[in-house]
Amino acid sequence: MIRSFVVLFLLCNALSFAQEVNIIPQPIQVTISDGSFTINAKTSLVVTNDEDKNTVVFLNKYLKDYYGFELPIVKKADKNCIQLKSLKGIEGLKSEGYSLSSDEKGVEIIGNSAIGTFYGMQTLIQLLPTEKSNTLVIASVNVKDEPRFAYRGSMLDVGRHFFQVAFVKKYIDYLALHKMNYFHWHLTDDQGWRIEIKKHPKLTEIGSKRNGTIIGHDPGTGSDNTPEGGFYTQEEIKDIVKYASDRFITIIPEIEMPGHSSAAIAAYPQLSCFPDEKTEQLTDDQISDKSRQEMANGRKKVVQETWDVFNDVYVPTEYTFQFLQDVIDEVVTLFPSKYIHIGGDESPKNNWKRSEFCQQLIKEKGLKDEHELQSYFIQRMEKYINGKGKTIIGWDEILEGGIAPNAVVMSWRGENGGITAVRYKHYVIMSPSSHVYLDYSQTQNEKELTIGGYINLEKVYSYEPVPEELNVEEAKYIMGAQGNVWAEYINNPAKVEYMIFPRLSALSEVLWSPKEKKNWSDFQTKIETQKKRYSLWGANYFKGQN
Ligand code: TNX
Repeated sequence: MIRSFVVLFLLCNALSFAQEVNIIPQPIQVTISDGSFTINAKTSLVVTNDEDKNTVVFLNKYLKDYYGFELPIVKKADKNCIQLKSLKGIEGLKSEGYSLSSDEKGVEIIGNSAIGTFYGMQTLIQLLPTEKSNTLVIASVNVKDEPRFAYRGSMLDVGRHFFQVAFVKKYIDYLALHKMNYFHWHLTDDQGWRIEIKKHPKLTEIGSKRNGTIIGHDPGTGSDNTPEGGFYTQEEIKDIVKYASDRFITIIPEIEMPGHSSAAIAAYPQLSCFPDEKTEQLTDDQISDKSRQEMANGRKKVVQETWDVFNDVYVPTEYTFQFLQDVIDEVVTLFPSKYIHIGGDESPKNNWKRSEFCQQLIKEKGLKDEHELQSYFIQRMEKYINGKGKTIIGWDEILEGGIAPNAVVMSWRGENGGITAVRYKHYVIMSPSSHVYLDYSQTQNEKELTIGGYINLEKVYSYEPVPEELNVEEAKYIMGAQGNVWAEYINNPAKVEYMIFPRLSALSEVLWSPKEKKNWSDFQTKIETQKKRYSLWGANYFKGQN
């Protein structure tokens, strides 16, 4: 009597757990049946294809980290198992597609390729309980799924604040857990150069460090007088690239040009139009005591310590082009990505206007103005990068003065840049600051210091990457979208997590799920479960109302 009571109790418990099916991003098709499957330490992972090895490693690490046990890996199916199968060609699905079915007997994940299996495994993870346990009860489901967009990305700015290798890997894991496939790594900016370039060692010796950081928003309350710095060695970069690729994530490195280049100029002042002019700082009391002193003693260029758009940009001399080509030579050996991001945003033309050299060059090349000079700059670099078998991506300013012939445009100042680029038959990644800037505040009375703006969860969720203005043919040029994490006011991993969660989860559904499957009210229910997953991961997240 007592025994059957216990059995009944366990059964009810199992069934009530099994009801929880809250998958983000929403799959194309999910059917839930009665019953459940229980994963315990004896459940085996059946893998027949070597190409699924990384997927199994990921799953076992996840189980170990968050539930405290791993599963034995075997080659033959038995009772109580999770089977992974990569096949080529499940009818009606793209190569990233997968199916997942679970019932009392076990789980079967079939990928249309190893990528598909990996995403199927991510869905399995979403079926697991949100609390630590030795027995993991999952619902009986049938899922069929594939992504809507080919480009599902996020950018992390490590130029404004450096983030350690371990956190970069964690960030990559967060993307993988959301079935995202591009990590745009913003490696250089005015306030820090973060990638080791062997041919130009001062880039990291000088350019990766600054003597202080402005406190608060401009005009601020002075400098924190605390050194900030760090860079990734080429060995570390190779390791991170491999880490990402094991998760089917491509890393796109960004090397900013011609603007946002103060850190490189501090290292090699000849890259400036005016090597002998001092670095412009907003006001004297915003910079660190150390830099102020050094400049009083005759130092000309320093790595920037405030947040602004600066006039001191690369001068388009042969010296600069050779320098940038050297950088690219090393970058392309480190990153297998087809795409190299060359920045191109926010490059003021004031110094080019004042520079005799630039004015002479404009005349010589028959250019109309400084905007055309910027196009000349970008096009020349594009040609070089194309010669390495790579395609450039640039922020939408690269449209001004004539677009480089093969460039992909990343539209950030709204969607107009993207729309124009599509009309020129260029591929586009949407990243408008109106909807997917994850550095903006997520509530109107944000207590944390942020850059400003206001983009709440619903706003991100409501984002539609294909503008209405585009017809079906044109829409094909929209590769997808990405959320950007600019790090002026984000100086530690917990703050990054606070800024991306839960908004990254909303973005993942924008990018993955069919438009007609999106449902804000369902998402609001699902996100409550997802928040418990953040907690399980030990991740920080925004808990306020918005
Ligand atoms: C604009 S978006 C920038 C960044 C800033 C960001 C702050 C873009 C291409 N440039 O340099 O960090 O705004 O939100």
